[in-house]
Amino acid sequence: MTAAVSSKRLFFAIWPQKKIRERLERSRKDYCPHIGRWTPAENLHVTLVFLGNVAVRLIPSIEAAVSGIDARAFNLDLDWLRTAPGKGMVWLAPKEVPNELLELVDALKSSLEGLDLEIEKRAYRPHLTLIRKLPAPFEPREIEPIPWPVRSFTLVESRPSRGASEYLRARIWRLRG
Ligand code: 2AM
Repeated sequence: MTAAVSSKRLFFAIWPQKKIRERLERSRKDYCPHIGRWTPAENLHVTLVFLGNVAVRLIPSIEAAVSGIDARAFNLDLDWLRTAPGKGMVWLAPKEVPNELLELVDALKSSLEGLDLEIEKRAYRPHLTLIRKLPAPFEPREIEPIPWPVRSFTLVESRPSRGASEYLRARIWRLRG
C-alpha cells in the first residue's frame, strides 16, 4: 500500500516556449564547452517564487490566491552567462531585469501572505540554471540576447528522481496583454 502524499515541493516559475528551449539547446556548446551536468531542455525555467515543501491541503488556497493576479506580459532578454565561483553552476540571466518581472514576483508574494508558507526573503535574482557540477572554472560573459516573450507563469511540482529532477507543471496562468 502506498502512503498518501501529505506535502509537495512547489515553486512558481516562467517556462520557455519550445522555440526558446530549442535555441538554448543548440547554443549549449557555444556557451560552455565543459561537460558538467546540463539541465535537460524540458527542465529549463526561471523560478519566480520558491515555496519548498507545502502541505497538500494548502494547494487550493495557493491557486485561488494567485488566480486574482493581474500582471502584464513582458519580454525578457537572456544575455548574460554567469557563474558562482566554486559552486560549479552556470546560469543564464538578464542583465536588465524588466519591471514587469519584479512586479509579478511581488504580486505572487503579496497574494500568498497569510497562507502559512515560508517564502524566500532574499533579493530576487532571476536566473535559468544551465549547468551544475561544472568541472572547470568559467568566465562570466555577455552573449547575443535570447529574446523570450513571457506570456504566462506556472505552478510547478518538483519530484526528486535519480537523475535530473522531474518537474510537473500543475497550473498555468496567462499574463495580461
Ligand atoms: P536553482 O536552479 O538555482 O537551483 C527548483 O528546484 C527550482 O527552485 C530551481 O529553479 C531552483 O533554483 C529553485 N530553488 C531551489 N531551492 C531554492 C531556495 N531555497 N530558494 C529559492 N529558489 C530555490
